[in-house]
Amino acid sequence: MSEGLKTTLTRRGLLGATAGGAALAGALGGRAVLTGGATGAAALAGATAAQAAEGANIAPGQLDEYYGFWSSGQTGELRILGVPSMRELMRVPVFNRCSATGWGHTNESLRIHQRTMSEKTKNYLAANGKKIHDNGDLHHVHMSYTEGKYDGQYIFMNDKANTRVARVRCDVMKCDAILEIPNAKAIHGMRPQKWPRSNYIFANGEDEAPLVNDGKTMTDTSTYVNIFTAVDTEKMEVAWQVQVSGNLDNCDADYEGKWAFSTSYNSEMGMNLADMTAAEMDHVVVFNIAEIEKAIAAGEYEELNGCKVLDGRKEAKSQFTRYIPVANNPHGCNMAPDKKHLCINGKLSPTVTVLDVTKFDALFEKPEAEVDLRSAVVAEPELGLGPLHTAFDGQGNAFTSLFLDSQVAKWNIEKAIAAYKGEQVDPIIEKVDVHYQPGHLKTSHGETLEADGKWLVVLCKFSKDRFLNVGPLKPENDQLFDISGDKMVLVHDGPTFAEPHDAIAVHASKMGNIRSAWDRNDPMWAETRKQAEADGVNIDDYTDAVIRDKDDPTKVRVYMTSQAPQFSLESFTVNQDDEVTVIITNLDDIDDLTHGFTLGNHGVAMEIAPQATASITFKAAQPGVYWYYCQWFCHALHMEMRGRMFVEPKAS
Ligand code: RUQ
Ligand code: CUA
Ligand code: CA
Repeated sequence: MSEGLKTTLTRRGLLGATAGGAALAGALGGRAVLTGGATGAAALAGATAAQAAEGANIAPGQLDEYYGFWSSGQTGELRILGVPSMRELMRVPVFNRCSATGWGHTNESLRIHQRTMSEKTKNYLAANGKKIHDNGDLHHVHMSYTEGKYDGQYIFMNDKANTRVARVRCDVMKCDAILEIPNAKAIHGMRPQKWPRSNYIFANGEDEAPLVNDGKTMTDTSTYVNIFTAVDTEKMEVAWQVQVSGNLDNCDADYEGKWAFSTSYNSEMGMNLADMTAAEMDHVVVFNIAEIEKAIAAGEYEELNGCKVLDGRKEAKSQFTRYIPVANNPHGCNMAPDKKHLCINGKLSPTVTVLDVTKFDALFEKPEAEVDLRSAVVAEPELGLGPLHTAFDGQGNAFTSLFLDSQVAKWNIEKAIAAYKGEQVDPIIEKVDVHYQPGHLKTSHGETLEADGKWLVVLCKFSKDRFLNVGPLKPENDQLFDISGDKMVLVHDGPTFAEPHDAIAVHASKMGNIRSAWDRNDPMWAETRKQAEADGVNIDDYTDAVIRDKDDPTKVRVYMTSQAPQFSLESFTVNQDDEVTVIITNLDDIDDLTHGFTLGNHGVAMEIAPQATASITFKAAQPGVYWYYCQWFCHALHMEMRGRMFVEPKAS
């Protein structure tokens, strides 16, 4: 701990410094004393604070105004919260294995997982006795857009850990597609196209590696590449890729469908911390969608692992990209709903660089070497230490998270532009303390043309002393601010498990498609029902059956239905070493009447929601009697909802 810190007596000063921002925050210790606590800010706001707290208070039985979609970082799932109550409503497993629902084990989820899996991944998994990666690192969640507004169709998300993106259907809130992205490594920043609709999602590869990564070249970093990917959102397949200079961190897209942009913190192509922070400037890559599509249509690409790849590196001197210099190691990349201003958050620099995207055309009128790449910069306000992300209220104001300062700065974009031109104006409107070390922050509808300036969620990486101590591993702390008044008012702390990176709030009126029961013919069950048909079983006719596969007699399929409080089969018999598939259709269609199937001592469990047909496969390796039961409380006689599997011993 630095000398400066030891002499800092306030709790905030000390806490700010322990967060690993270390030297910088330490140097700032004295300054933190002056900023006062959030309670101070709230007290200042007086009556407004009480009103704001009232607005956030959703009484029992009352519904929230917004759906909050939260990422969960290394937990690998999507979470749904109510905003402003911050009540957690649901968890949607995506990249993780879920004990409750069987996601990652049921045949339906395995098919989704394996659809685009590369041979390389399959081989790796098989060598490790696995069928899928059952972890993920889900940083970013974004809804599909139609004409710059949320359209309630899909939520898209990335997996940094295993280089994937996924799609969740908003009608049933289940994942229906996972795409393993070839060539790239570690998908981090991810955004849907906003205009005219989300035909693409843009996905950044963060880690550098040889394009043909077969061990022939490993330490020769001149063979390393980084890849920017556009995913076709209907097919959930790679549409095209662009090879870039430097790595890629966060990205966004404009409101005209012309550009995508990505920050890069490693233009140096350094392989260690010192080298990654060596240069004075890194860059933002601007991708010219029309030029890229033209080249793809003209067949001017290289095909690599089934993907159409263009070369957008600096040395290729292409019309696909421009590299705008910004201060070293930028992070967040946030397009304002004014359709004009793109905010690049400085991280190591205390500034946010504001780019006017309507000036980007000029950057492509001449070769890169001949244009003034910084000509699109219209402001660069100094906001505080560690700016990571920026959100917008739709009224010309921006909110930037300051990781090292543990603050949020509210500032005005036009004033920042005026100040950049030399006028004597301070763009900063207000700063409030947050607890502690904020990363992403999001305003309600703030990344759409319908930014409404009502709520701001700040996702704090550290909670420290805000909650009862639960041991060395502490929750994160998501704070909610009412931003509708002149002052930002803190109205809620919401502890969360590891580690929501990002969140969006979508007005409930956008979510009219959500169902309460499955359609029997939903694509989720299509394969399973096809198998039933082939087995001569009519699932809709409530048929029970135990069917031995004609071609492979070690395979047995067990069909049954569930209706509270019973499974239609009170027992079934298989042989030791059979591969057993249990297929259950839930005949109940009453709201909230989910059943489950858990097979004792077999690690087998799955959710069977109303009208769903779910299936799970396992090996009956040990002879004996095994009870199965319904693990979802469904009836007064739920405990009695059980049956037996008899496993006949192998004849010896
Ligand atoms: S990044 S804390 Cu993974 Cu979204 Cu910025
Ligand atoms: Cu069915 Cu519990
Ligand atoms: Ca750098």
